[in-house]
Amino acid sequence: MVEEKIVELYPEQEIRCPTHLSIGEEATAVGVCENLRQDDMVFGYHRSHAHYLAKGGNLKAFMAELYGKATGCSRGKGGSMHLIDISVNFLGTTPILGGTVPLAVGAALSSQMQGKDNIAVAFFGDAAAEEGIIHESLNFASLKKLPVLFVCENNLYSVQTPLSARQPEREIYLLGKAHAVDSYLADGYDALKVYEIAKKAVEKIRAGNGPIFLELLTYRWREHCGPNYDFELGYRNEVEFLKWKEKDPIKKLKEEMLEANILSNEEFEGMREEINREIEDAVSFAKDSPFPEKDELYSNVYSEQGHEK
Ligand SMILES: Cc1ncc(C[n+]2csc(CCOP(=O)(O)OP(=O)(O)O)c2C)c(N)n1
Repeated sequence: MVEEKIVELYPEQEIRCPTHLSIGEEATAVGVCENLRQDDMVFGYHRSHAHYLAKGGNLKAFMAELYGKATGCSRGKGGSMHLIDISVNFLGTTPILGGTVPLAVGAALSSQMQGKDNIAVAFFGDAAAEEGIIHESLNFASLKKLPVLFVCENNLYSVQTPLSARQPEREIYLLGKAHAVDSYLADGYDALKVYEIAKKAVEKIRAGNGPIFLELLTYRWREHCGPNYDFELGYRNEVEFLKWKEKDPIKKLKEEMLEANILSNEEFEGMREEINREIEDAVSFAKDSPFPEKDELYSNVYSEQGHEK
């Protein structure tokens, strides 16, 4: 719903950062993060609005960040692809493919060295799995039995290039096995299945058994970057999209909850209204917030000597 609002607002051209929407990919973020504690540490990538929100990130600060405002979670200097909320241990996103994966491994090493039982989670896409750093990260995490969960969200495309044109015919989760990491493949369009497999993985990792790699099959509905559909580009077609849309993970979860009598239609509509109100508040907050002052330009920027200016 947050991203559907972004779709509506983007043409106003007040949100000036590129945005990579994960409409259609909700179940992976929610299914994994529902199993995490506040002190567990999450790292994401360029398509991480859902990870930020599912880890408990602040919606107002998120929206303000998209508008480049001083009240944003990255003080208005990061935008959609550089989200951080230290208060909930959402420790950051960057658009450099694979870039945050070794950071998650480092965070897990720090947790292990301090004798803590919090874990780190690294979300990344199928194209990021083609980066060498993924192997270095898996190797080191496996060697040291680090408490880290690798989550590869396989949505089949790298911008406009399909998986079949980029990787040999083998499942991505096998890359984890090659480094002696327990690795599993699951349906990322089934929120409950993601929840169950992530629950087992998190428990095992927390108990000190080393890292786990999950490949979750999913599908992005909108264009790679931006609010539109992109079927006219020809790299995929609407028939394929409609097949995935039919399996809409949110619709599926709602139906399962209605059937199990743990949710009524009235409650569902009530939730929608409440969330809509929260979103409207967050948009007003973002629009009414000031831009950063000019002298903020150099704060948190490191000089050549490595000292903060
Ligand atoms: C190291 C690096 N190489 C190339 C790019 C350009 N690039 C940006 S997004 C993208 C595709 C990302 O695909 P994936 O990792 O599967 O995530 P998705 O966008 O599908 O969610 C590429 C190649 C980049 N950002 N970083």
